[in-house]
Amino acid sequence: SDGDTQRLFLALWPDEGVRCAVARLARRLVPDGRLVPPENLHVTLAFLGDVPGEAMPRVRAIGANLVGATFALELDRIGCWPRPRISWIAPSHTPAVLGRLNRELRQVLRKAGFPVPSRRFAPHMTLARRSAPHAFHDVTPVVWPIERITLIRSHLERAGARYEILCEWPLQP
Ligand code: 2AM
Repeated sequence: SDGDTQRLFLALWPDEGVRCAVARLARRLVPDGRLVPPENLHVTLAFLGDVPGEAMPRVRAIGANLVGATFALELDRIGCWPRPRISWIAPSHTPAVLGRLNRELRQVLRKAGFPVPSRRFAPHMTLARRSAPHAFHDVTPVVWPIERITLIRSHLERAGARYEILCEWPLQP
């Protein structure tokens, strides 16, 4: 691929408090698999994949065209999906405002010429990969104030993925 191609995705990026609370729950309740390092924990909103340098202005414009309200996300359930083999923490109910934000984002991405997956949006934070199926747990909610959307560059390295924050777009209070 081109030297100036970047692997990108849009995410909700936790602050230190949310990150620590989630990492603690993961250590306690995810029985096996490869735990995601605490500094890598996030919720993906849209995966852009390999973006060529010439498309970067369109990526930057996503934020400028995005209108969405701040909200609180309550991560209150730990579970797993056998395919892909991951354990996650997620909200048991997707708040209406997050559903709206996702629809808005899909529209902005489509307008900017990025492919939008037809798959249903299932907000989740991956806690571990290659984990065997395990029981679901309802947990005391980790309450996460969402105030911005973050553009992340993923560097695939020998030791695993390293994420670099490229840009942050505020939501409207
Ligand atoms: P996951 O945690 O459910 O695997 C970086 O790879 C982030 O983008 C991950 O959070 C991953 O979600 C998400 N993602 C969504 N679609 C992807 C795809 N087609 N390939 C790789 N990652 C994807």
